[in-house]
Parts: sequence; structure tokens; C-alpha cells
Amino acid sequence: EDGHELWLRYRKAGPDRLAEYRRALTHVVAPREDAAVTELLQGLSAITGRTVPHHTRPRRDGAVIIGTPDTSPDVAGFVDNSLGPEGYVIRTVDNAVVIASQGRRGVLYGAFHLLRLLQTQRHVTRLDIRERPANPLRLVNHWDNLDGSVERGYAGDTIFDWDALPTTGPRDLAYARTLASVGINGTVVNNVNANPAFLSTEMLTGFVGLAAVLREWGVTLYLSANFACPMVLGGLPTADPFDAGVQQWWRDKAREIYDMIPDFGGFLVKADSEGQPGPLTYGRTHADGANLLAAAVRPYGGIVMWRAFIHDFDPVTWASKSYKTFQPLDGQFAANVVVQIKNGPIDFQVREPVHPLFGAMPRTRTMAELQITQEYTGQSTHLCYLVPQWKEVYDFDTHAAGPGTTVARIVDGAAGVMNFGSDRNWTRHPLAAANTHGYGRLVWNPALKAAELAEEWVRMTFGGDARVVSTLTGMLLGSWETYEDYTSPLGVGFMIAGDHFTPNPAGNAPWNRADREGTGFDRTVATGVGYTGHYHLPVFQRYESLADCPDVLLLFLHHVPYSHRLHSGKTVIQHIYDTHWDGRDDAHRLRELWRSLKSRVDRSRYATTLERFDQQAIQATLWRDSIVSYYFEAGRVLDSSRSWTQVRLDGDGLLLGGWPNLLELSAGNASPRQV
Ligand code: BDP
Repeated sequence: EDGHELWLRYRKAGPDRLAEYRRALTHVVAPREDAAVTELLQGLSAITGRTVPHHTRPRRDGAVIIGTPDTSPDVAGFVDNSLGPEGYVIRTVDNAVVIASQGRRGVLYGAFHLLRLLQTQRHVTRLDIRERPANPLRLVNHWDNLDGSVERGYAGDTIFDWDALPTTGPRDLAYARTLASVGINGTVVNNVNANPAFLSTEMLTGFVGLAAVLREWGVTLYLSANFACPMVLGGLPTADPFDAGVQQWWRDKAREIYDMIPDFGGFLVKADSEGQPGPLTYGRTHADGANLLAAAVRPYGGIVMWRAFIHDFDPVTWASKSYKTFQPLDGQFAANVVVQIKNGPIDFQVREPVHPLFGAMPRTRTMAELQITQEYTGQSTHLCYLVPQWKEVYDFDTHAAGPGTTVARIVDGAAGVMNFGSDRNWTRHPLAAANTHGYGRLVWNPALKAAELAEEWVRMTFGGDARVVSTLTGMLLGSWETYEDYTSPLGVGFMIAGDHFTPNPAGNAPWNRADREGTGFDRTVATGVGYTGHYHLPVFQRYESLADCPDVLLLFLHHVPYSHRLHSGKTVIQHIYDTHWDGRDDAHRLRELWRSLKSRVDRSRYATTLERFDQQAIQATLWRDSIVSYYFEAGRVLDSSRSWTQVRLDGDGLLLGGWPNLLELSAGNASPRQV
């Protein structure tokens, strides 16, 4: 197996289920063949090991009757208005299975749901399922460039063949199916650092072909737009949102797009951020900029996703900049603008507090931006299953309208920065696809548990062997914490080099402020930069107070002496030492656990994955040694849990630290000196 099929492998059912599935699912009934029918025919035939045909009427027991009330009178009685176009029911009725929805998308999602039940070895004799998505906007964002490269992509080049479009290929089809299988209904295919050429007539002509494939699988095409397009493409002297010529240019562009792609979703914009052009150049606000594009796409039902990720590369202001810029604009955005907010206030660190803008813009539509591609979380080398992190984001209670105002209740949806690349297995690290799957499933229903999603992915990807299921599910669930343990303690973040992969704690020293006395960034109102004041009252109090601040965020919010005691009872410095030693050992244990599955996983995926774990183990040791020595050098506090610690000094000295002695071996001085 080369991993290309991801979680849509459809292998023949095991002996304990085969007879049941063969009896219950004999033919697919639908007025005509579409994506849902094709998928069911392929999946059911493979899983039952028999050709499952398509008919327009039920022939015998075991019919799988699918459709919408418009297309199929058989399903009319099962659908009510509250289901919506994407919701569906799956019900066993008189020895048949009915999959019904108000809309085509719902039928497709229902078909994938049935296949998922079979792939996870469930019984299907008495089905009574009703589902509808929690959010309408369930997107992925590709940061793919015109030259084929992928910004922060770790699995090769772009999956899209821009030059071949409008001609599409098998990979485009496989991609669209994969998104649909987990309920993703939109994709932005180009980088937010957007080349204006993506909106050229030539490129748009190509996108007609891609949009057609996506449409078949219920996926809407969106594009990232460069704010300066009217100048670069249109030759105008300005991109000022208040300029009539600029407004006309965007209206004309929208008409051109919708003439070609009538169901085009709209634009994603990164403006006035990290060098991208935007409305501030003209003395206008982010709302003015967003509303300009929103007015152009409104007649066609399009939306504008306007990113809130802005900062000045200034560590002191970074965490607050986005909040301070966007919060005052609440109420000024057009109804078809959605402000897209990263999960945290900095930039996809392994641990950050939830972005304070969630719950701060009650009159604005918002969506969460999550990062599936593991930019700061081990790229495609380290195992880091992010669903538990995303769960914390969704479950976070902002208290915006009293207790229970969770992020899940506030947002209209999410955008996941995608981890797919041109590698045959899409994600390079075979286990990284669990994040892609988990993202889609969680955004459909944020109430799903990380453990359910991890197990589901394992079963679909590796089959039902009990040892594989329990071992791998456990490995996934603990992997985020393990990565955090050996990389970034207590929310401090940014201990990383410019490649966002290699440890470099010293390079970010001013940011993290580890000095002789202590460490952490004081972001309190009382004595720090005032960041904690962006949160609603109970959250503000908890974060502001040193006593109440959650341990995991302590160094993000407070500067404390190394001797400060955590809720766990440990001192901060001892926690840092212990988590790095333990985390590194856990990384090595992950490799051993994977090795224990050798005889139970196909040879090729086993080997590819083992190679990842070998690398992770080496890297984890490097991380441990870098961080432990960094803090030891800064604070000179001995590690009381270990008999010795080895620390490199600047230059070529070496410190051997071990209670009660600390010896310094400096270069050129053979005899150790006690310090
Ligand atoms: C950071 C990435 C950078 C992106 C930027 C963004 O390092 O490549 O362009 O975010 O989200 O995470 O715009």
C-alpha cells in the first residue's frame, strides 16, 4: 500500500461482518448515477466482495435507496425542513436502507457516512441516524503558489496542475472525493500571500475545469485575492476602496468570474499583513477593504473571508495587534464578510490561549483558522495529532454572552490550512493524514470526541486489528502533549528557528525573556503589556491572576521566578527539565510502539512511518538538550530529579551539573572547576 487511498480504502469486510453486509446492502437505488451513487457502488462492491449494481427501483431486500425529495419520491417521507441541504437521515426500513436529504450534498455525506460505518466494522441492520453540520463554512485553505511550491507545505509541491487546467486528472478527482468524505464543502486553492495572476482571465478559464470536478463532490471553489489586483491586473493607479474605478474593477472581475463559475464561493484576503497590500495604505480600514470585495460578489451570493492575522513583527505588540485592530470594527463589516481568525493570537504555536477576538465581535460573522499543516508542530516528521488542540479551541468558553458562549457556538465555520502535497500519500508522514480527517469531521460536529475521531481514522486507514486500533489510537491521542513536552514549556512558544522546525531557544530570547531570575512574558494588565484585558471578565481574572492562571499558559501570560510553584506542585524550572526529559523519552516510546505493530501493518506503510519515527526520536533528543541547556544556562538552577545534566556553554565550555556539585570544564582547562 502506498497510502494514496488515505482513509477511503474500502477493503473487504472481515468474516464477522461479511454475511451481514452482503444481506443488508445488495443494490443502490437512485434515479441516476452521480457522485454519491458512484461512491456507494465502488465502496459497497469492494467491502462486500460482490458487484453491487445500480437500479432506479428497488429490486429485492438490501436496497440502499438514496436521494432528495425532488429526485426520488421514495425518500420524500424521511426528510423534513430542519435537516437543511447538507443534513441527512440514514434509516433501516423494511429490509432496505434509506439515505435522504434535502440537498445533493446531504445525500453525498450520508453515503460516506454509511461507508464509514462499514469501514469501522459497525452493524448496519437497524440504522436510525440523523446528522446535520454544526457550521455552514467548512473549508480548507491551500497555501499553494503559481510556481508549484507550497508555503509551509511539507509533502512536496502543490497537488494542483495549474498549467494543465481546465483539464483535470485523477488526482483532482481523488482530492474532491477525499474532502467530501469528511464533509468539507469549500476550498481556497491558492496562497493567502496571493499572486494577483490567480485572478487573471487566463487562470480563471482554467479554474472552470477544477470547479466542475469539485462541484460534483459538493465542494465550492474560492480564491485568495491580492488587494492590489486592480493595479497589477487592471493598470489602475490605486487600489483605494473608495475609488469608483477600483469598485468598478472588482464588480467587473466578479461578473467575469461568475459568468464562468456560477457557484464560485468568493475571496479570501490577507491584507496589510506581512507585506501584503491592503486598505490601510489609503487611510481606510480593514472593514472598508473587506466591504469593497464583498459588494462585488454579493449579487451572486459570494462571500469574503477577511483574515484577522496582522502584526508588526514586534514581540511586545504581536498578541494584541489583531484584537486592537479588528474589535473596534465590529458592526462595520458587510453581511457577506466573514472575519477569519487564527486559533490563537500569535501564530499556530503548539500552545496558545484562544484568540481574544472570538466573542469580541458579536455583530460580525467569524470563522476559526486552524492549521492542519504542521508548521510549528513537527512538520511532516513528528507525530502531532492536533484534534485535541482544536477541541480546546472549540470548547473554550469566551463568556461573551455569559457562561456557555463557547467558540463552537460563536463561529460560522472554520478554515484549515491544508497539509496535502504532491507526495503519493498526500501528507508524507502517513499518520499526518489523521489531522486532515480529524479536521473535517470535527468541523462538521465540534462535539465529537478526539478519541472517537482518532479511532475512526485508524480503523479506516489500517483496518480493525484490535492491537493496531488501541495502540495507534493511544499514540495519536498523546502525541500533541508529547511534542509540547519536549519543545515548548508552559505556553512560552517560539523556541524555534526560522525554519519553524529546529530548536533555537536563544534566538528568541527577548521574546521569551528567560533571565537569571525567571522566565515568561508578562502580558497582564497590572504589570505587563495588558493582553489579558482583552478577555471577558471571568477569563480575564483567571489569566490575570498568577494563582489562577492555568499552568499550560503560565509563561505565555506571566513572568515568574524559576522557583514559582505550579498547580502541579513542581517548580517552573523543575517542570521544564522534567517535561523535556520525559517528552523525549515518550518520543522514543512512540517509535517502540510503532515497532510493536510491525507484523500487523502492511510493509510499505510500516517502513515509511518507521522512518518518520526514527527522525522524530533524533529530533526530540536535540530539542530536549537545547531547551534544557538554555534554561540551565539562563537560571543556573540544578535539576533535582536527575543525577547529572550536561550543558553546553556559549563558546566551547561544558557544564556538568549534578546535585550537589556543578563542575565547569572550560576549554583549555583540563581540571574541572567547581561553580
Ligand atoms: C505564518 C506563516 C507564513 C504565513 C502566515 C499567514 O509562517 O508563511 O504566510 O502565517 O498565516 O504562520 O499569513
